[in-house]
Amino acid sequence: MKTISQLEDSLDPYWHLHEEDFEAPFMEPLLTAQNLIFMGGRDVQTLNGEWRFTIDPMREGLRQRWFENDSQPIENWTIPRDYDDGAWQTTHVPSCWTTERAEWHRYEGAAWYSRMFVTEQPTGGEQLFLRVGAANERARIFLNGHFCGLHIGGSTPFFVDVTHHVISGENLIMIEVDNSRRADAVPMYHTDWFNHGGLYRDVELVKLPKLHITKFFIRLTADGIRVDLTLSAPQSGVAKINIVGLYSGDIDVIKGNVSVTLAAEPKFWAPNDPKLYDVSVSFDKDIVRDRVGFRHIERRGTSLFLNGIPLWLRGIGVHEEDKEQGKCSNEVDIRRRFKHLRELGANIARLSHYPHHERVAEIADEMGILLWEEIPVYWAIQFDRKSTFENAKNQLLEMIRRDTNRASVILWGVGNENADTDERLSFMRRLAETARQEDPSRLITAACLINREKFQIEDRLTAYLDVIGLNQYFGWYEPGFEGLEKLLKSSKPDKPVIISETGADALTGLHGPDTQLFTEEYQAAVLTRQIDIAAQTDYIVGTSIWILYDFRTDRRQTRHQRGWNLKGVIAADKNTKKLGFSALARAYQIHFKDAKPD
Ligand code: GCB
Repeated sequence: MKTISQLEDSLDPYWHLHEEDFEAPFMEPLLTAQNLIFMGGRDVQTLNGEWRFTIDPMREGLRQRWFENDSQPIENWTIPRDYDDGAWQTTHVPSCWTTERAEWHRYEGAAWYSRMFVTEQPTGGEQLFLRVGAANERARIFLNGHFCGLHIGGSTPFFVDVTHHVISGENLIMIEVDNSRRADAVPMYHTDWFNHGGLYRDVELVKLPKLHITKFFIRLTADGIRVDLTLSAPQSGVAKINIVGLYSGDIDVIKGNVSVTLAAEPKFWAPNDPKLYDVSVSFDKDIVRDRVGFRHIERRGTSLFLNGIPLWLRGIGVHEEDKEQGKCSNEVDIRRRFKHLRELGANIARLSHYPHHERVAEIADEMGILLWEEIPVYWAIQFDRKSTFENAKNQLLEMIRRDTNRASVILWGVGNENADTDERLSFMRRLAETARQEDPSRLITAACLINREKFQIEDRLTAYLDVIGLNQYFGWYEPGFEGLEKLLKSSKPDKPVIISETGADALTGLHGPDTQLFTEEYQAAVLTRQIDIAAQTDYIVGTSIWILYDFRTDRRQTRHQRGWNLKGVIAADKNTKKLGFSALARAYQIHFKDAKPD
């Protein structure tokens, strides 16, 4: 019996049929947060548009190395093969295959995208990078037959340097995207949202001078405006920074790095006056731009302060989910979401349960909406596995580095509803420390569970958080509100608590007494009561209701739900408001109109 490598060496045409370790050659290079490049103000060549597409449930693409095949038409073949790019169907990028065609709707597995594009081989020392906004859940990039890298994690951007693999003229790019649920993934098997697959954010090329700015972080600290700049090479020199109307000057960069605090007193960004400054930084031939707000967010005792003023968070959760587009967001969708938030009188959105499209935070900056962003360390994952930790940590760094200049983001969330085990504590403590180290200007949180034995808000992780998120569903999964009152009375947290989730399912149009589950009346009553109780508890700094829109999830199969979570205060059409919508708006108005200004 020959080993696989012997079969391969013998050029046996059937060897790939026996190869089950076919992924091994395609695990490296891993594309990580280390490869991220600051993108503000850069010109790009878009690769969005029509791509050829096929699902690949048997993983033949990697087994048979489809990416190495030439493009001879089938009539000219002398040996048959199972790869014929020209025969594939087409699909649009960005999109989710799960919403593109009925027959792909429930497909979980690998799929291949391919297209041609025309470019020039970079000359004069320039570099060409491919940037993918997000692909769920892992993606492998192949360019003109070369494997360029693997990215793991379904909601954050990644870059690959393609300078040496492009040619002047026609190039073939192929991307294998795989949304299989896996033991080592973050999230793992079990989630309360739909597992969409695809290249569902922008794909683009960006050409940069060899010496370019890779990192540009700018944010307000207690001492002034802090700037962190990193270059692609350990070069020293002078960077020029301009914050229009506020500051203009030189910064000394030493060996490719600088961290400096500028003595400037910006007008604060605030929800009711979201002042943004146009900022640019240049070094040598490279220049980047951004629109940035400056504000302070801090915790003192059990209170939160925004620019020194007490802050009460009137919030609601949002999933990246759409009946027609799946996880794919666009400008219209994002702005509609925030318009609804405004109508509710809400001031914060919890972007559940993974990093959303980067435009969300940019638009929130413009509109003065606060954000909680988080990574999908959701329910059970393999907390004792090193590669799972590296994956979660990388997603966290990619999220923070992508959005760190956004004033709207006040909270980084490191997880949701994870049981308080030793392994989980060690895993999430390290995530909280990573977030704090990467971005000391924001608050760290996680949505925690109740200690059922003591019946208290108690989770060992809270020692490492600034704000305790508390998910609780009294009035829904747990009948009545006595339990909630008892819990809040018996708990003495030393940090601010935000009710990070609560709610009830309501089928749009189903009416009845407010004691009947799944009616709109029931949901409205739960939200009203929950907010009444929260508002009377001094260590609670806000609520984030679950959720703005009904969303697709295969876990829910009652006659009312049929594959949808119905806790939205608006139906899945993103238009029809349930009674819970006005109940929530009323509750936010009554309780928090003047009491805790923002
Ligand atoms: C939760 C989860 C959220 C679910 C929600 C529900 O606690 O964090 O993802 O969708 O409950 O509706 O049960």
